[in-house]
Amino acid sequence: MSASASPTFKMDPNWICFHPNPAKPRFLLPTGAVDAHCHVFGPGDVFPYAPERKYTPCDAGKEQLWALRDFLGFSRNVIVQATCHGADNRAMVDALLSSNGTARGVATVKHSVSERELDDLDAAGVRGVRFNFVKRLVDALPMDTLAEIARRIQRLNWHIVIYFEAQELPELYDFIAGLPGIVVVDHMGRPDVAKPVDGPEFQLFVRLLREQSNIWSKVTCPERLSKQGGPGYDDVVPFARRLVEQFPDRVLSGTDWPHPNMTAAAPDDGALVDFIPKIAVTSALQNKLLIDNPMRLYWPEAVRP
Ligand code: 0GY
Repeated sequence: MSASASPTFKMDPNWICFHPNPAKPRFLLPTGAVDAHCHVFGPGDVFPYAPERKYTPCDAGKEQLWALRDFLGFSRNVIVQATCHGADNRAMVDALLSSNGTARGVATVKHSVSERELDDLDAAGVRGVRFNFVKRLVDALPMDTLAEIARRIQRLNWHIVIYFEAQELPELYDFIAGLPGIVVVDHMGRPDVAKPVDGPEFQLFVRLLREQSNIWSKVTCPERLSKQGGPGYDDVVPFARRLVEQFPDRVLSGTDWPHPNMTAAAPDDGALVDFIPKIAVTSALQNKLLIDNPMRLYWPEAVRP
């Protein structure tokens, strides 16, 4: 897999491209495993990056994503709209349409999105919208706009994916708890893993899931959260394992390829797959995390009798 900068978009000078040569995972993914959090970037000369973007990445298109899926042993992908494309979902939709039904998407939409546009996204395989509160990535939409979008997508049976950092949760708690339908939190709400897993910060997140049975969590991004770094990411294990064991039917796993905004080094995607059996320690938990849960959310037609 090779990385390239689009000729029309100059990637950020310190941008770290995805790993060109990941290791083959030692963990054999079960047949049908879903990579439930990944992105596509461009290519920028075909699908221009958004004028309001906060970063310009290297191109990382659908063919490279499919190659990684096959190399790692996944069967399906959930492509989450990346902030560098703003609310222009064309690169993600193009990937969905060329996936032979093996990819679903999570879109970013504006208040002005029409019912027709929502229907078209649905037909392409979009099954959710993403609300992003990470200030370095986006200027968040007003809460009442988000609440309105949340209400409008219910007719499509979509869910909400929400991205925030742990220090924002006290302020966002009531808003999140009041959202309708299924709400999936990115990257465990980004805990500070230097703090104790039983401490007040992570326990507030656990409480959110305990009190609200519609809230799920992605147990993703050890490469972002770890202070120790890879390939083991051992300091993240207790956090992810706690969620997998306490909420086995409401957790999702994913690579986060092509790993936007890494500051140290490109993570080895093989090592990220090898993180999975450390947080889901039985085959029953692995099957829920990798197959049953994402299939229920993204391909319910394939699991309904
Ligand atoms: C992630 C995390 C990040 C970026 C984005 O859409 C994005 O730009 O999601 C991040 O920088 O933390 O989920 O990929």
